[in-house]
Amino acid sequence: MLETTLGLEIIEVVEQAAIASAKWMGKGEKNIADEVAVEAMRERMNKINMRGRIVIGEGERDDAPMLYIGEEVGICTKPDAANFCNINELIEIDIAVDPCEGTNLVAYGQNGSMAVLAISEKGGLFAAPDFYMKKLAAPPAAKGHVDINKSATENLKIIAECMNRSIEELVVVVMDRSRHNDLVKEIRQAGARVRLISDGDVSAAISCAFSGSNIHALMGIGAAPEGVISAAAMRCLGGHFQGQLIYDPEIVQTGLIGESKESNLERLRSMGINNPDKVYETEELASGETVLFAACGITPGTLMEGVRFFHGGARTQSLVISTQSSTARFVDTIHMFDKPKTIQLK
Ligand code: VTB
Repeated sequence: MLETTLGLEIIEVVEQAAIASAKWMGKGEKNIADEVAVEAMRERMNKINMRGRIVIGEGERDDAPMLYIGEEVGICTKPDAANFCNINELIEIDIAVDPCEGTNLVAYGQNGSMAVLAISEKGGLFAAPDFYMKKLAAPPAAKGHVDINKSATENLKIIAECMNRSIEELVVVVMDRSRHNDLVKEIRQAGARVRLISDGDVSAAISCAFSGSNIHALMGIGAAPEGVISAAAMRCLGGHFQGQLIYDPEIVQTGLIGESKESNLERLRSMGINNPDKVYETEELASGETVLFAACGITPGTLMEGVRFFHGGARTQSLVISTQSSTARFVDTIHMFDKPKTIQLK
């Protein structure tokens, strides 16, 4: 039900966000590249016949004018919704969005940015705090065999075994941050090859589930909300994903993560997270019975093309997956901004 009603529309949601953001590609303006994506995503989302609530978005209501956590989206959340929606029949859904995942990548014209969202029934997505998360993603063959509590070396041995190849044949994506210096050393020592990325670990995590992507693991610390979105995709694809919240600013070294370890722990407790060191499994981060995930490339990436503009239009490539279908649907769309005209194939 969730899938049939929303499947096609959420493709348009990510497409519109990607097109808006791609107009700012290479302009060195990461905040604008993000803002326009947020606006476009919200506008399209509000045309969908649904009762949605943002659980992962642009931040708390006071800091984010749009797509803030708790914001209601969809036609059927309007005050007069009863006049045009069959409210009792529509299930309430939770939505995690990242309209411009990899704002720096867009601003500097680099590969790997995309517009993404995940949807589930109410309560089906972990409302992660705006903290960091230690992540481990691996291919479906290694699911449940690797473990974030094991060392990188041990996990690489396991992945190699599960994939019937040598460690030298594995590529691990790690975010290029000083906090990962030891991790990178260890991976190289174990024999695997490292792909350092400046941003965009959602794309890296999902790529592990696609054979042919030449990415076999994602290791290291990125943002927690992005971890939930990655987990949602991995739920649909059967890949391995585990996450553990990181609340100690000293471990992260870069970025904002509250004032101190103690104040962060206090914040977690106030959110009802009493075991801050818990390792979250994919099925806990994206626990819903039905989970849908959609992404559209903004700049070119491992899985999707970026937005390509031409006179009077643009072409996009998106990916839609869900727990209800065993398909990974890549959607290639030509958007005509002007009235219908010749559609160019190549
Ligand atoms: C992480 C990563 C994201 O930004 O949030 C990163 O998960 C920011 O990390 O994919 P730092 O604070 O260490 O710079 C992204 O790369 C892009 O949003």
